[in-house]
Amino acid sequence: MSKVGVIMGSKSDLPVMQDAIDILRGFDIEVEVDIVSAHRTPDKLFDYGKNAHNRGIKVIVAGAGGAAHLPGMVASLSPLPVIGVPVKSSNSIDGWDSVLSILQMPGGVPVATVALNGAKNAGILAAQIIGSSDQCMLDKIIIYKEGLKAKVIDSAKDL
Ligand code: RP5
Repeated sequence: MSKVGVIMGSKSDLPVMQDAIDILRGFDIEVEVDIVSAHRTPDKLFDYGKNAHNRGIKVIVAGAGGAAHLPGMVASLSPLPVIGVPVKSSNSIDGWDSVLSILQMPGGVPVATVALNGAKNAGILAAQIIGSSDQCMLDKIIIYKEGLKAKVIDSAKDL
């Protein structure tokens, strides 16, 4: 079974990152959650980046705020696709520091960066990556998107 790794730089990121965990679990995807700090636990970061793919993890969702080096460093160490979530944390100036730290990766080391605090979309994107080679998951994404459409159409009826 495909697994997604959701990591964050601090427990203080959890209220934001919970959206990724919830949507992934809603798709019945196994989620491995951990706190891995690029600056406070660099050895753990190296171990995680080097070994996540050996535990059945297919996609990594990494969230961090401020000088947000976690997603980029994990992407430098892991062969897996990494989705970065910029978090507007207590040490972030206005969120732009988190966004730009994750977004502006050098050529050769991609991080798919979602919006500020956009953990829900990170979870959906991770599910879509798994769905690209898993028909059952793809069917769930199709149903999810049909649900989005139905909500908009229903909301228009109430106007
Ligand atoms: C970053 O610093 C973490 O990802 C978090 O967003 C931010 C603040 O961390 P704490 O001081 O709350 O632990 O590395």
